[in-house]
Amino acid sequence: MAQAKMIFPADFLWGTATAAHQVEGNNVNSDWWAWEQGNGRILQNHRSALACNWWEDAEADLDRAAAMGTNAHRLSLEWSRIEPEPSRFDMDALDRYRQILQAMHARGIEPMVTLHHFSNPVWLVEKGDFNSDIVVDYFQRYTAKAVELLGDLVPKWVTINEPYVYVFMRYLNQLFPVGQKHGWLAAREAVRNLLRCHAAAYHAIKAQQPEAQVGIAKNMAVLAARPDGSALDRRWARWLSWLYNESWFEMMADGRLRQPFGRGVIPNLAGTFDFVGVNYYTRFYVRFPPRNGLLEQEWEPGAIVSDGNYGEVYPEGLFWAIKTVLKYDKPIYITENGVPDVADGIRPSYILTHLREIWRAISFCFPVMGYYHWSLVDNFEWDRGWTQRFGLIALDPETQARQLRASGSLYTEICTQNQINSDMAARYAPQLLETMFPGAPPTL
Ligand code: IFM
Repeated sequence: MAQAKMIFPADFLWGTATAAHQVEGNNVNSDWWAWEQGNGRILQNHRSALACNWWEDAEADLDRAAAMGTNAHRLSLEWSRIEPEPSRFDMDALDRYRQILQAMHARGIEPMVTLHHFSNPVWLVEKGDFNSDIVVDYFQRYTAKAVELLGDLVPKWVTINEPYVYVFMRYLNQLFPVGQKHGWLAAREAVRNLLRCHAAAYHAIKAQQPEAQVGIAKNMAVLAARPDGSALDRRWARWLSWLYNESWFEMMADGRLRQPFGRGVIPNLAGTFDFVGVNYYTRFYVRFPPRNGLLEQEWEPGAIVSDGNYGEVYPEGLFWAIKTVLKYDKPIYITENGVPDVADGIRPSYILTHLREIWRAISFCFPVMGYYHWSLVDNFEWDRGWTQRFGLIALDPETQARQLRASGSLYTEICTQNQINSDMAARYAPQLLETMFPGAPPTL
């Protein structure tokens, strides 16, 4: 039957994304594991425990990812497994990562590998981690070892995941494991060292694997004044949005620090990215002066808000994010996008409307090359523990039982048909038919 279709390029990457600590289980040498053991730090005192059991059996979920028709997956390496003590590299851990990467290739799933995704070795934290210059050499050596032993299996590397989220959550609101220092000055220092680590890792990868594509995964969020906000609210929103969404890219592009992070040049930083990775989830309202924290938790009437007040569903923001990074003239990957939605009431429409924005961008010839849905399977959501479920596959962490959600079936159809269409909307999110596919012939 006739359908209205939004077709993606034949070589588009359809992926999912995860991170080591969130899925592997028993990640005992990391600062996150140690942090979780303290009372009251994680919602409902949840713990990562076995997580999704990937250290033992990532292959079972990779089978599921392959059955969904995905051809890419973004995962991260756990530094504290690879280097459990300073300068002692664990060959068994590296072998296990090799097996996982080989399992991905065997299933037609191209790996994108992140080197730092929020977790650190405990020993590094004891040495001052991102508040100490030593972190740069350590990060470079860890990267070089990972590339030496795994690089032949990794065409795309992400050096650091969401640097500003990491800094904000750790140094400013202290919901992530705190290090030796906190507060604004420590945060500023950490940003500079994260930039240095990124630059060091970029060159360490290129030295051994010049053909590798290297980038970062940058969280981007629409930060806006409310429609009835004041002129001051709008000015504040513009500045905050520049700071949060753009300043990192600007510093990485020309190698020069921007205020409020400092002045001057970071050696070897300029131009150290081959692609732009965008993690996009939501929009937040901000106002000046801020009331209860920087980001407002109140939404306009009619807004669709995901579990635990995680954020508003605002797909147009993904198009905005793509437009914002166009100026760097690099391939763009949506390295994360998803929604916490245990009941799966929002996720099908979330996926369709966000993919429509990507399709719209591609039809303007914007170079969006792939999409990695967060996440393949429910996993340990940091300070919110197991209370927020992002998976296309539902997981019971106690029994490890899994069940494909309706959104997982939808994503399977999308990946296998390389398109979104009116028939999918009619079956998975009928409320979207008229707005997404106006005038499309009825198919049911
Ligand atoms: O789970 C996180 C991930 O680790 C980083 N980006 C956002 C996701 C959902 O909150």
